[in-house]
Formats: sequence, C-alpha cells, structure tokens
Amino acid sequence: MMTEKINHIGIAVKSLDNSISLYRDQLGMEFEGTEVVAEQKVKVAFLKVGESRIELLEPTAPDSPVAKFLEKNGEGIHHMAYEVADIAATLAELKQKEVRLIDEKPRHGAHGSLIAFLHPKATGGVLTEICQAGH
Ligand code: CMX
Repeated sequence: MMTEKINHIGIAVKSLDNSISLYRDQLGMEFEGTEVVAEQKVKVAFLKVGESRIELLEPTAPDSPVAKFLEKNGEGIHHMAYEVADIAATLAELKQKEVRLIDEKPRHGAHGSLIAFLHPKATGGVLTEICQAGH
C-alpha cells in the first residue's frame, strides 16, 4: 500500500466543546472547524498539526462506533488514518493480500474524502483508516 502521509489521528472524546478548548486554547493548535459525518454517526473537529491533523470524534448516536469505543475504553486514541492517492486500488490490493477489511467499498468521510477501515484484529490492535482526499 502506497501511503502518502498520515492524514490524521482520530481521538474519541465525550465532549467536542471541552476537547476543542483543550487542543486549541491550552495546547495552541490551529482549529479548522467541525463537521457532522452522518454515515459514521460522528461529529468531528479538525486541528492542524503541520501537514497532518488531529481529528476529535464525538458520537452523534448511541449506536455510533465511537459511542461503543468510549463506553469500553473511555476517551483516547481511536484510529490512525493514512492517505493514499487511489483508495479503490488500495482496497483491491489489500483484499488480494487477504487483509481483513471492515469496508470493502469506500465510504464518505469528512471534507469530501473517501474512507475505508481495516479491522483492528488484522492490524495489531490499531484501527486503521485509509483515505483519499476530497477535491
Ligand atoms: N481500536 C482498536 N481496537 C478496537 C477499536 C479501536 N478503535 N474498536 C474496537 N476494537 C476492538 C475491541 O477492543 C474488540 O477487541 P476484543 O474482542 O479483544 O475485546 C474488537 O475490536 C471488537 O470490538 P467491539 O467493541 O466488539 O466492537 P465492534 O466489533 O462492534 O466494532 C469495529 C469494532 C472496529 C469493527 C467498529 O468500531 C468499526 O466498524 N469501526 C470503523 C468505523 C468507525 O470507527 N467510525 C468512526 C470514525 C469515523 C471517522 O473517522 O470519520
């Protein structure tokens, strides 16, 4: 898989407002805005870190994957997201290599991106996202 960069690191939070305040006001990171990602049942906030980002994730429904994660683990790092140029080709390559996929087809992520997750059981306990930037 040809990774271009770490697009973002996802952090599960209970309150977006409190966490934005921590990262923006106390840690001094540049806040880029919030967005609801309906397909993933989360509201996200992005903070810029060089060419990469921190993505804060707050669940928007009790059956959101992030709600389940928070219930089980509390707040903390939820996933790593690697940017690729061609997500369809990357998924085909991973499938051919028999890597366990959560999403066989790309879904809609924030900023018009296309995203897909690999199962954490196949990636050493780290939930891994691949994403193709939106244009
Ligand atoms: N990181 C590492 N391991 C994780 C994990 C995570 N974020 N989430 C779940 N797991 C582990 C659990 O600890 C559990 O392991 P054990 O069996 O050893 O206890 C196992 O995976 C199964 O977890 P579960 O709590 O029973 O939850 P589910 O199987 O129902 O769902 C997962 C887990 C990863 C398949 C599901 O959360 C998923 O499909 N995630 C992808 C989508 C997503 O997370 N969207 C939110 C972000 C969207 C965005 O960034 O826009």
